[in-house]
Amino acid sequence: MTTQQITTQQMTTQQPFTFFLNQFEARIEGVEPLVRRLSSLRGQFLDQSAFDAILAQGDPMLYKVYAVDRPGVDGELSSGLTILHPGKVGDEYFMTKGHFHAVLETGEVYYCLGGRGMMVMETPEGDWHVAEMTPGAVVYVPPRWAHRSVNVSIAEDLVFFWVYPANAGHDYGAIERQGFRKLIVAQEGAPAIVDNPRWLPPAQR
Ligand code: PAN
Ligand code: ZN
Repeated sequence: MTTQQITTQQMTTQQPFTFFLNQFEARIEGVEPLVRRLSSLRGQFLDQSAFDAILAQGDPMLYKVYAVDRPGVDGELSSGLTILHPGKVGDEYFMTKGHFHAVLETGEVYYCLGGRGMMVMETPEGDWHVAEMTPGAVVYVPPRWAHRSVNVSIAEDLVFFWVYPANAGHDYGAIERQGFRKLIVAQEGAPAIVDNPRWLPPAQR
C-alpha cells in the first residue's frame, strides 16, 4: 500500500486517516468516481427537445463524484470532490441533479477549487439564493437548503470539494418533480438567473 491509497478499512474504522486530493488532475487518489450522465437529469432541463437531440447522439458524462463516505452515524463527516463538465442543453448550463438532505436539518460546506459556477439553493418554503463559485470561494449551505451546482464556464470544468454530516442522506424526489425555482441560462453569452416555469409555490403543489 502506498501512502496515496485510501483503503476500505480506513473508510470504515474510527482511526484517523489521510486521503490525497490531486488538485491538478482533479481526483481523489484511490477512490473510484461515481459518474452521472445526461440521462439521469431527464425532465430537469427546460428545453426538452434539445435534451432529446443530445441524447440521440449519445449520453454525455455531466459530472464525476469522488466520495469519501463515512458510516452514517452522528458525528461522522463525509467529504469528496465533484468535477462538473462544461456544456449546455439549449441555453441552460450543465448542472448537478441537486437535492435536499434527507435529514433536512443538516448543512454542507463547498470549497471551489477551479472553474466558474453558480450554486442554486432553495428552502422547502421557496426562499432562494444563488452563490457564485470561483476558485477560493467557500459556499456555506445552511441546514434546510436544497443545492445544485451549475457550470457557467464555456470550456472549463467546475471543480469543488465538499463536506457534510455523514448521516444527512440525499432526497432527490422534490427536485426531480419540479426542479429548482431558479434556472441558470446563457443570455447574450452571460449567465442569467431566470424563473423555472415548472416550479410551483408550496401551497399550489
Ligand atoms: C455533493 C453532491 C455532488 C453531486 O456531494 O452530491 O456534487 O450532486 P448530486 O448529488 O445533486 O447529484 C453534495 O451536495 N452532497 O451532499
Ligand atoms: Zn448535499
